[in-house]
Amino acid sequence: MSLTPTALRRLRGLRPGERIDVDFALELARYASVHDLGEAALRQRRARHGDRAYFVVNQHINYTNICRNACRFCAYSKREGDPDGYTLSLDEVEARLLERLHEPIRELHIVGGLNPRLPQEYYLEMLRLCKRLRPEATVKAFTAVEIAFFAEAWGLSEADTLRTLREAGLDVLPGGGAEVFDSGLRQQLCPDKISGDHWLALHALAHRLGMPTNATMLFGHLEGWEERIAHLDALRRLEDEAPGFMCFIPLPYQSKNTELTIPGPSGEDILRTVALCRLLLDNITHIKAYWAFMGIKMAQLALWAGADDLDGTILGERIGHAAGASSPEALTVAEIRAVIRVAGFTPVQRDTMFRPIAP
Ligand code: V47
Ligand code: SF4
Repeated sequence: MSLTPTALRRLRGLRPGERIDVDFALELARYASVHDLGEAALRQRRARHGDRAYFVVNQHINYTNICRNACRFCAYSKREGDPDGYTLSLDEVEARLLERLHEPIRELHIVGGLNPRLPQEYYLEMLRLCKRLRPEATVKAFTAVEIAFFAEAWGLSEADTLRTLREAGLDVLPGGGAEVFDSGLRQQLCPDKISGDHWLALHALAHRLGMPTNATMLFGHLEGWEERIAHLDALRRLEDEAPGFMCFIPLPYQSKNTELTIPGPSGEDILRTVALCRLLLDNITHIKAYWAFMGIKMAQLALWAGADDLDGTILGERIGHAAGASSPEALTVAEIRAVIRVAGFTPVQRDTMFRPIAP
């Protein structure tokens, strides 16, 4: 089936930033062609960002892969005692920061598993270390899943946990741990993880405390369009009520080394999803094509389907690579600029909050 002429006219006639309702989004997801979706999303993207495509010079630190949860899509986590488990000591974190001190890094992306052995002081000292060695970088650390785990372990409210971390140097929260909010799917995929409602409440809390955050959606596994669109709608409603999302990142499922051996989304599905994210999330300014998970060529195409950001130079990412992501480990600044230019866009270096940085 294809889109009705009336629906196609409506899609082609969308005004910049115009809100679409959930029913129309579902109709588009099911029946619009990838070309019509991509064209409409490109117009929305151009209205906001022209031909600019953003990137940040960043460093990832995945401090431990020991995790008390066992999400079925996760190839990264290990149980305590597993010979492949690791936890970086603070000296090792320091060494990783020092070895790249000559690079103009503006963002530190720090996440890890839920490791019951690490004391509060480990996290606080890690944040202080980041601020001491890299005062010019924004510290984007700890997903809502980690924050809820800390609050429980430290016997603090989630608000006090966020305040304590902020005092030590935390600036913003990354978007991980959202997966898909649907509770039935969550039960199948990640039964030990905080619920979708809890994830949303924690991000609303961070926003109310003045701490910006990102949001993600893991797609291309067991979910269908209904769950994807419900997920995006929940994020849009949260942003209306408690604004603070900087960027949304659709994460295509990588299946290697996971318990959930299904192929992951096709290229067409990735483009349709990126386009629908752009069309639905009228109140979230930036859509990230995360090249580390999408691959570079797919990320270049995603810029034509509504995305406006490529994340960054990365180096040190282990979560997607553990699950078989075939992208390189890192890009240099010159390489990421070239990736954007040859795709037909103008590269703009930014900080975490999307403020442009002069080259
Ligand atoms: O929370 C885990 C996902 C997330 C797999 O905020 C997987 O700027 C695909 O959230 N296949 C971590 N995805 C990554 C993340 C992120 C990445 C880049 C930028 C930002 C940001 C956030 O990766 C996890 C989980 O949802 N994940 N396993 C997998 N096999
Ligand atoms: Fe642990 Fe996160 Fe992996 Fe789930 S996705 S097992 S919470 S590291």
